[in-house]
Amino acid sequence: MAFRIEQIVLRQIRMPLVHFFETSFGRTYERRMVLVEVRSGGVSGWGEATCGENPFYNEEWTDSAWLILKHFVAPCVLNGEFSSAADIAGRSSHIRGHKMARGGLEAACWDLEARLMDRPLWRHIGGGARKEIPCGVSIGIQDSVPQLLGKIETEISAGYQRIKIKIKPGWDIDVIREVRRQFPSIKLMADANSAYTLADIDHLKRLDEFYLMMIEQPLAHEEIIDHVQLQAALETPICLDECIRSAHQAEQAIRMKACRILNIKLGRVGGFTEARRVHDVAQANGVPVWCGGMLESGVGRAHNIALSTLPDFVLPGDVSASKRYWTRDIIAPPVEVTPRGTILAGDEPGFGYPLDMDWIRRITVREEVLP
Ligand code: OSB
Ligand code: MG
Repeated sequence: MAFRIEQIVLRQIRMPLVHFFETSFGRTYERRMVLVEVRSGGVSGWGEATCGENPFYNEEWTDSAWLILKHFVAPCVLNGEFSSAADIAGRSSHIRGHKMARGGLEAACWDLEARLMDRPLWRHIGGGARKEIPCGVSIGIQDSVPQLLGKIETEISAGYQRIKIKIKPGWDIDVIREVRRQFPSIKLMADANSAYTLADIDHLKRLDEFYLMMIEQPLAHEEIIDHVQLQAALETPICLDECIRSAHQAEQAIRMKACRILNIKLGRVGGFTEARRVHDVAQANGVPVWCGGMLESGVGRAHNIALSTLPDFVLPGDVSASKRYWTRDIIAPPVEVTPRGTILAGDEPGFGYPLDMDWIRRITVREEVLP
């Protein structure tokens, strides 16, 4: 459906996490995220730039997203006439990298167009293969193993279908052995966030005895080829996260056998158009996918729910209840999880959760209306 982007509002918000979140690249206590609102004919669509506070997961961070959106992405689309949200991504494709910033605006336009057409976002992106999304949780590195075991117990009791734990050298084999001793039959996986190198092959092979569902991104963030060698040596399937920023890279990784599973993150690949392409490549090759998370606010979370209704999202994703992250989310009601460990996609137009504008105003630290 044709629309014109009349105005873009950038907001930076601050939200403390309920519990700190630690990965192999560092600890996060508080999130600072950039929200993108696109306005057309009195209707607004919302997106979130899903980067972290530091350029440690990838090269983007909160402030780079702000500047790229303001100086490069917004000028490319403001006042532009679009016949479809599918045309948005191409308008910023001459910008190298910065896909999370670009993806934040792109996703906002899909939400806008869905609302203009009065249909749920999941339907608008071609999803709906399932409306009940299987959910897992990602549990960060803890101060002690008993603390980790306690957290796993809590999440399993809440119904979550699989547990992912973060690992790094010094917090891996011995920790997973203890987890397996206490929880022999749970669906378990580990995410290294690029903490290892090929010199660690023998060490990583020791993970095979724990029958993990997969190991996520063990090697460097841009090293698809190294993962080919590691996957050939492991029984445990490799899932790539950081390495896959486009459908083309997904196709290469699958063809070279660098992985057997893909994690798709909306921001990492630059929005819904590319996320769908990655999904289609994986599906055509019989590779299952799941939806990754970036500690999103309710806006990014709701987009992830819509994405997870595409047919090849057959594995439980890192999309979980708002209350695991926030005492008060920026959507009300927040995202909730059923006792079966699922999230139900609703039938409301757009991403389907009302924004809590009072709360958003209170936690906004920076706002800019363009033009
Ligand atoms: O690698 O999946 C990751 C969080 C921040 C950065 C990278 C990752 C993660 C997570 C958390 O694992 C997923 C979530 O609960 O949002
Ligand atoms: Mg990951």
